Amino acid sequence: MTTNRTFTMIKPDAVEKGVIGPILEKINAAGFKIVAMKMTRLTKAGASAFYEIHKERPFFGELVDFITSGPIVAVILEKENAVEDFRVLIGSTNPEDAAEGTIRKLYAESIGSNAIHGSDSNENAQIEGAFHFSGREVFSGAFL
Ligand code: 3AN
Repeated sequence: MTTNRTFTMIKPDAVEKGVIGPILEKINAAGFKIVAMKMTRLTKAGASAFYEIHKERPFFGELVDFITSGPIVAVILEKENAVEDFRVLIGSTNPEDAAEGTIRKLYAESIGSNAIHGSDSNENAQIEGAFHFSGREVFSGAFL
């Protein structure tokens, strides 16, 4: 399994704000290459499956409502040490705790509406990427 890819979603709040472009610019400037990308909208069933690991958490309903509230941009990114470096680039889950210059510090509204997702492990990056780009061997290098 390659470990140089991660998965991200630009969330509905950031799409609504019109900051897809500035966010992608920051991602590129940080050295990530876009491997696959699409603008789409999750259904409730799709969002519940995507966030399956959070289903016991108290905010699960809120999370599903939010992520289905508008379009998202799903992206697979490539860079050495992608998962970890991308988590640094997006900043803490709660924008109030996010470091200056991070994507969440710049564009997130709150812990719920926090502009962007970043996979938290190589394993989850693979699962999440495959969720959005099914049928393609994105993580074995056959995509594109
Ligand atoms: P991260 O996305 O930084 O890995 P997680 O895995 O703790 O954060 O949470 C997954 C997603 O659930 C977050 N991106 C955020 O949108 C949402 N979330 C986390 N905590 C809360 C909360 N207390 N209230 C509402 N939504 C939350």
